[in-house]
Amino acid sequence: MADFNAMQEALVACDQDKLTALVNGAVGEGVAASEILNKGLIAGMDIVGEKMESGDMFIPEVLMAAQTMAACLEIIKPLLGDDESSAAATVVIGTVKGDLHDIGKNLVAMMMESAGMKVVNLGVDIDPEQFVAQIKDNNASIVCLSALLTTTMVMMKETIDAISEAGLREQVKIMIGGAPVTQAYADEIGADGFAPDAGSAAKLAKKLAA
Ligand code: B1M
Repeated sequence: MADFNAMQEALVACDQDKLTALVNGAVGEGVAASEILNKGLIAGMDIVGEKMESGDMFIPEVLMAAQTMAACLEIIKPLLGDDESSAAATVVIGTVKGDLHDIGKNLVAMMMESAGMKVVNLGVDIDPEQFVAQIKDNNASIVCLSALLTTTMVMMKETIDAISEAGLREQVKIMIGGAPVTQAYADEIGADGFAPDAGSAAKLAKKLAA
């Protein structure tokens, strides 16, 4: 039986060896990768967030937890498949300027790759001009913007404005996501879609690309 509580505890303790063993064990038992992701890793990272907020964990520890999670994501990455048929689309994805959070964005990229899309992952702290240049260079049809901070969400609108000013708005569908982002915010800033998690982001991208 997969022990999701133990996974959460190992992630909070930044115990890479233990978490790796637990994830490998669960994979070996045939537990679905999505279940390991949601009940073990993301649930553990939620606890890290609560501890960060209450002052029980500090930035260096949170960073270590993030690195621990990222290493375990590599184990389940090949298993996070999508059984629906693939859509041909080139997706440019990045975390907006001023924001350094990348785990969620990388998960979205991973799910889209698993769904057969070509994904150009720009990384974090990406300014609007970089998004514009990469859309052009890659002839992208979808752009995904990620933000985890209420203070950086505003960069999503600035990025959309820059894409419009560059004359590329008709070429690309723009999707946004990240913990503080909502459908209402997507509507407000003129995005084409919002996805609350990586799985629904991949599904929405396929729909928008169709
Ligand atoms: Co920071 N941080 N952080 N942090 N951090 C949060 C976001 C916070 C909620 C913690 C808290 O206080 N409870 C808080 C934000 C508060 C707010 O704005 N309302 C916060 C803060 C305040 C900060 C700093 C300002 C702290 C400081 O320095 N005083 C600072 C800012 C740095 C910066 O960005 N400029 C900071 C720094 C960091 C670290 C660097 C230490 C580290 C990031 C390391 C990294 O990413 N490599 C970190 C972490 C790890 C977190 C928490 C704990 C975890 C984030 C995470 O990875 N979650 C986070 C608390 C939390 O979220 N529980 C917190 C797991 C991930 C799988 O979920 O990213 O939500 P998530 O992604 C989901 C969905 O949102 C969605 O799909 C993903 C998968 O299902 N999604 C998309 C994400 N992007 C999408 C794009 C799409 C679609 C869906 O496109 C279409």
